[in-house]
Order: sequence, then C-alpha cells, then structure tokens
Amino acid sequence: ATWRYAFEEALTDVQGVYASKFKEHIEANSDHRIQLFPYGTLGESADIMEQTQAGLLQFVDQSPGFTGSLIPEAQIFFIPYLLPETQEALDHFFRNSKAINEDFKSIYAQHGLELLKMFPEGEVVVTTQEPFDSPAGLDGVKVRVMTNPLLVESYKAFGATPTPLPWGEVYGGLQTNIIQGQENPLFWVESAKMYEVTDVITFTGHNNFTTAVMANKRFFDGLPAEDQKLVRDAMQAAFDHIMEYQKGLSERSLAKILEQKPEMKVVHLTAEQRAPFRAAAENVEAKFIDMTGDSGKALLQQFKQDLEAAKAQ
Ligand code: 6CS
Repeated sequence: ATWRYAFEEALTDVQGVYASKFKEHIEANSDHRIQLFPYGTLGESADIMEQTQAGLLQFVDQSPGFTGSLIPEAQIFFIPYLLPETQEALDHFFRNSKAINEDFKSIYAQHGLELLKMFPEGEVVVTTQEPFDSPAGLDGVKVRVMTNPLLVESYKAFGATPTPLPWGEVYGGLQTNIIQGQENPLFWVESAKMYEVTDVITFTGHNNFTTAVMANKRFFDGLPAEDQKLVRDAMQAAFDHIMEYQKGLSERSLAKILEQKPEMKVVHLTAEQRAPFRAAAENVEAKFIDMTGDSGKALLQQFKQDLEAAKAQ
C-alpha cells in the first residue's frame, strides 16, 4: 500500500530527515510505499493533524507546541527549564522514559492517535529585534509562540507579551512588526531565515524543541502484526538516525547564520541572568496542573522521575 506521511518542516529540516529515514526503512523492507508531504503542501500543523484524525493521512509529525491545544497534557514540554540541557541526558530520556513511551501513548490513543515516537529537535533560542537580559527587557515585546495556552503562560511569566500564531504567519509578522520576537531551535532559525527579520539571538536555556510522530489509530490497529512491527522498527531506525544527525547541528547552523549576517548579535545569558526566568517556571508548572488536573499531575510526577534517571546517567 501507499501510506501518506505529513510533517511541519521542509524535507531537508530535522523532521524531513527523520521522515526520509522512515520511508527508506519501510521501502527497503516491504512492498509498502511512503508518500511524504512537507510543510506547505497540505496546510499548517493544525490542518495535517485534522487530516490524520480523519484518516486522510496515515502518519503525521505534529509538535506538542500545536498538539497542546488538542491534548492539554502535551503542554508539559512548555514548563521552562524542565528538560535536561545535555544531549546525552536528552537521548536517554526520550529512549527510556515511561512518561514518553507509555503514559503519553495512552493519552494520545484517546484522541484516535497511535503515538509512535517523540524526539528532541534542538535547544530553543529566542530571536528578537532588541537585546534583553532580564524579564524587564521583554516588557511590551510581542513574542510569537506556537498555539497552546501554557506557552502563552510561559512567556507572560518571562515578562513578554506572547502572541500565538501558526508558523505561516511568523516571517511576515516579524517583517511588519506585528510581533518582535519568536523562539525556535537554531537549525530552524537558519533554514527559515529568521535572521533576516530579527537581529538578536538569545540563549536562555529554557527548553529543547520536542516533536512527535503518530499514526491514525484506526489505520494502525488494522495493520497485520508484521506491519505494525515494521512501522515500529522503521521509527526506531529514524530515531537513531536523527539523534546522530543532530550532533553539532546547532553549531553549524549558527555558523551559517553568522556567515549570512555577520552583524547578528548572539547573547548567552549567564546563570545569574537566567535565575529570574527559572524562578518564573514554578508559576508555569502550577498553571500546567490547573490545565490538566489529576492526569497532568500524575504525568508530571512520572516525567520528573524519568528525568532524574536520565540526568543520573
Ligand atoms: O515554530 C514553529 O511553528 C515550527 N518550528 C519548528 C522547529 N518546526 C515546525 C514548527 O512549525
């Protein structure tokens, strides 16, 4: 059969490289064929999710930044300073976490989705027109965030004026000054040319960008066991590949940005400067519990336990 798989980025971006590896594994090991739909071919992130839930697509990569508006628990990824900063701890966490690999699976299943993999896409940086080194420096600055309520709370806690927008409105919004900042990993700042419309990159250390790949659950449940195994094996191969692929990617992307725009200002906030942003995270964690209740509370507890195990590695 031909299976349709949509994602939120270009073929040469992290989600595209992941999807290409998945396709390669499936096609090398079966007669099935994968048709890939990069960003822009079928609409925004919200559109490809609807199409997957409707069964028009078999596979979709949608980041929790957008899924959080549908599945509140997915907003856990927007509690600032929760995920580890080292690549080793992140790798261990995503591979072994029960919260990721079991708990989230049953939460997504309630929405007709078979969660297949979650993986990190890189440290998030903030790009703005003007430099800032404290929450006061973000006062009145409209920062675009992905469309989920907890990310709005995070940026409020950070002192900014958060503006949730779909991806397609970000470049133009920065150009026309409707927004003055946005956050994303460096590979995306480079490939989406965010450096053309913002002048400062700030390393706040508050997050790593997480994404998720899932299948329409009815489709997946209807597959013979051998095909389910094939899909899971292909997802594992793609995961291994994407973790390897991302080694040094942020550094290479920053170098490319500075080649294109040598005057781009790069600011690494010190631990002291990060402290007030970190302190704001407590309030955001409380908001997460408000939004998700007992289910979110249990998930967060497991998540933290898994993080401890990952950091101890
Ligand atoms: O900020 C966004 O909306 C986009 N960022 C990334 C890294 N991937 C896709 C997403 O749409």
